[in-house]
Amino acid sequence: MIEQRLYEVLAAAFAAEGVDTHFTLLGDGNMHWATVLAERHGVRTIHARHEHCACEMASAYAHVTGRVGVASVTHGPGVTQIMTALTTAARGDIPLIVFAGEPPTTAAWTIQQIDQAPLVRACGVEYIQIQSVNHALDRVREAFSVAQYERRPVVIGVSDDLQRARIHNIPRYVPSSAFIPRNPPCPPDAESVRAIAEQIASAERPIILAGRGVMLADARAEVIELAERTGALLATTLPARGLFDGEPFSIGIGGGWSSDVATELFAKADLVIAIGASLTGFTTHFGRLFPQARVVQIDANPRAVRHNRAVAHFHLRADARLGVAALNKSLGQSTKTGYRTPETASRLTSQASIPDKLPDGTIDPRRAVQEINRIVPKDWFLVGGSGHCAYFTATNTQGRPPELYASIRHFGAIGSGLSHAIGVAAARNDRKVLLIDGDGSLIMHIQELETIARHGIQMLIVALNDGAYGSEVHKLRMDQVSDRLVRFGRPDFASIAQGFSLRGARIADLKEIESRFQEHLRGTQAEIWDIPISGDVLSTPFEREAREKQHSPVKAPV
Ligand SMILES: Cc1ncc(C[n+]2csc(CCOP(=O)(O)OP(=O)(O)O)c2C)c(N)n1
Ligand SMILES: [Mg+2]
Repeated sequence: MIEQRLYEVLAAAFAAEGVDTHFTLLGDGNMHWATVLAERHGVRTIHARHEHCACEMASAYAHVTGRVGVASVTHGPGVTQIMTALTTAARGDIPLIVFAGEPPTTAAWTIQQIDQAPLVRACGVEYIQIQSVNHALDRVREAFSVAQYERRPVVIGVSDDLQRARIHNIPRYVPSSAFIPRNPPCPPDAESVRAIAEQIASAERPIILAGRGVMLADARAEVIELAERTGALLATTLPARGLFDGEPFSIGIGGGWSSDVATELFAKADLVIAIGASLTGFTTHFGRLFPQARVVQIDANPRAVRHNRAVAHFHLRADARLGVAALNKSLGQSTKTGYRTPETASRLTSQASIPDKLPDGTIDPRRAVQEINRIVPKDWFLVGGSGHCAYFTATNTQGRPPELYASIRHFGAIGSGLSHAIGVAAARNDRKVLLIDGDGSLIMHIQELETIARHGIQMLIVALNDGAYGSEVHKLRMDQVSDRLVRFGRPDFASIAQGFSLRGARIADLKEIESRFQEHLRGTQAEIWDIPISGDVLSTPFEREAREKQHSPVKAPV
């Protein structure tokens, strides 16, 4: 029998799990394992320039492919670097496995020693430590089972010296797929269906709020039918946005990012039917969005409390498609006008037009995103960044199926757009990835442009460049505090891109976008478009907040 080191056996187990791509930054704790994974098992390896980014790439890869994302980091500082990405993945229910080294247990002292497990667990992530050769493969299988079945991230910790242990009788690895239960879609119970049908029958102004559960259960058609029968308006959570684009009586995103019209309609709703939506604080705008409505939740895994609030008055435990189909059936042939009145229709069609430029020559961010949305084809994947400008991206892009959007908002961290887009690009391999991010977020991990260049990854990056942490600017202004510390001047992203041997252009006129895009398509490299946007355009939620605080958005004290 051939002798192998444990790291070789562990790498073979990852390959047997079907891992085809791996995101990493190498050090003592993972370099042997990663090298075997790449060189012997042919697993594509994308080497990032920061561990946070490697993890974020793997998370995006998992989100897009629906499979487990795999990253690896070295021990100690490799692990402390990934706290933000791990927390984000945990809150986004991402099946992610991070192979992390642990410092050697036999050394008298090592500079990289830190107690990794509590750090990882504090992020809401499972830490599985491999402590012996005998159980090593069981623990790998357990990690893959937990990540896939429970949809959460797991870090595997294994010390350097144990990784080097010699093994003579190499056990056969049985992948986790042999053990994971297959759960068929959950059917509804008749009694709950009756109770909810009664609620629907008495509602005059119902709104359906659909989440990712509708996408995952492929329930769009059934949900639209329910809306038509009951006279309900159609809204989505942020992660499901786009689901009802083009449908009559679609009112867009439900939550703090709702339009003014949608906010008014929600305020008057007497019934909200949440389907495949966990009703987070963002979706309910912390209880303020539909204060008068009774709330029904249809979900395969209904929750009692979310973000410190009772989720619903009535629950239907069911797969979204089966649950809604049963409701449709119980409602018979009757249809109601409900909230679908001519008055609502006219409110939904009126749209204010926005000029391209402001008097100071900067571009209105809403128009910038609208123009990009018009030009970039609808089969491109759009990664929206974070910060204040993320609102403009989310609310001015339409026409894509919800699977082609990512918004990175689970932990409220900036700085992940670029690496997230790399993970998406690695998953899709089709050059059609568009990232729209703020200047502050983009520059936080700008080093990943080097990863993009080195791996020849194609994507189009748009910097909505207000030369500031706009979010902080507006909040400070609302509080009438100086914003001087958070205004930096606009970074020159065109030159930055060129410095990394990528393409870059400053776009000061939106008329250029069409020809620039054609040029981008002819090129073979990733490209940044630097768009100098105005720092004075407030997002609708900030406008509302400013009104509530009874301040007008005043000019900052200089
Ligand atoms: C990791 C992290 N650090 C700091 C913050 C606080 N923060 C929220 S938005 C923001 C500004 C982001 O700037 P930019 O990407 O340019 O977007 P803008 O708000 O200007 O549109 C900052 C610093 C955060 N959310 N996450
Ligand atoms: Mg900014």
